[in-house]
Amino acid sequence: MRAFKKAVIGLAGAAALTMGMVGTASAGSYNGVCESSGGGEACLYYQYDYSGWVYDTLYSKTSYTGTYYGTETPINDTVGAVWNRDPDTSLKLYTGANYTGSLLVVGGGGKYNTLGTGFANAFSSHCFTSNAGCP
Ligand SMILES: [Ca+2]
Ligand SMILES: [Ca+2]
Repeated sequence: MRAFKKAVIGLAGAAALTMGMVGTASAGSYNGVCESSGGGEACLYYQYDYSGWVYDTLYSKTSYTGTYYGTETPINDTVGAVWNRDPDTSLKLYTGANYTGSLLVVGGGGKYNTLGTGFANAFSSHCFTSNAGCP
């Protein structure tokens, strides 16, 4: 199953090129690269060890409606690893939408190359603690 998932990445990359031309305003958010610029991104990886597809965003998300960059694969309940590139703001990840359910806190610059039972393939929302709406 893991091998199959990786094989699909090359095909999806072609679609990503087309999409990339639209979002010129956002320099780094959701460009397929996990970056610390612009305040630092929350990066969600489909596979463990920060490999494969990534969803990188500078923003909090009340529900995981998006897809991994360049793919059609939903991020909801499929995240396998997490990296908080914001060096001085904690990232809170929840298994339910609207910041509900079980909570995992990733400190500034922190990362998890694998997620334990209850968190793996379960996240449905996240927020930076600097966000006013973050519990
Ligand atoms: Ca980025
Ligand atoms: Ca969930």
